[in-house]
Amino acid sequence: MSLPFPLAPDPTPEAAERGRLLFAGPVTFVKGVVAMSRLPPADRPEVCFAGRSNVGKSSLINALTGRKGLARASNTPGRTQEINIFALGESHYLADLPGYGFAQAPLAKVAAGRRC
Ligand SMILES: Nc1nc2c(ncn2[C@@H]2O[C@H](COP(=O)(O)OP(=O)(O)OP(=O)(O)O)[C@@H](O)[C@H]2O)c(=O)[nH]1
Ligand SMILES: [Mg+2]
Repeated sequence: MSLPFPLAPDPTPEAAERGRLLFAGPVTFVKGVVAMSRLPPADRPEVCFAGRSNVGKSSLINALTGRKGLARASNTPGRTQEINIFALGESHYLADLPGYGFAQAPLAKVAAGRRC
């Protein structure tokens, strides 16, 4: 079966190595925020993980960075309740977003997330 969109070309070996090094270096939790005004300054590229509740956004961040418990994952939908910011060295941010759809969480928390 052919795909309805073109696949990206394979990266050059140099680009693949730069990508590997990016995720192999230090990764730190910066903070969790519930208001846009609390986001860190937009001074570097940021990759944001968005999607429905419980699809595996936090697990994917852990898999990409090779850190088991960096982003908290759970089989309860609505586990991530803030915008959690992680720093890849000093060059990039990763943002783990609360999922949309059903959340098994207190209403006040859900409402705080909607205000972001
Ligand atoms: N089968 C399977 N399960 C996965 C995969 N990735 C994550 N899970 C499971 O899916 C559940 C939800 O994972 P999370 O990473 O917490 O999902 P999330 O999208 O961050 O969820 P919210 O923070 O609630 O929006 C957990 O029980 C994970 O173990 C995957 O690739 N395959
Ligand atoms: Mg999550």
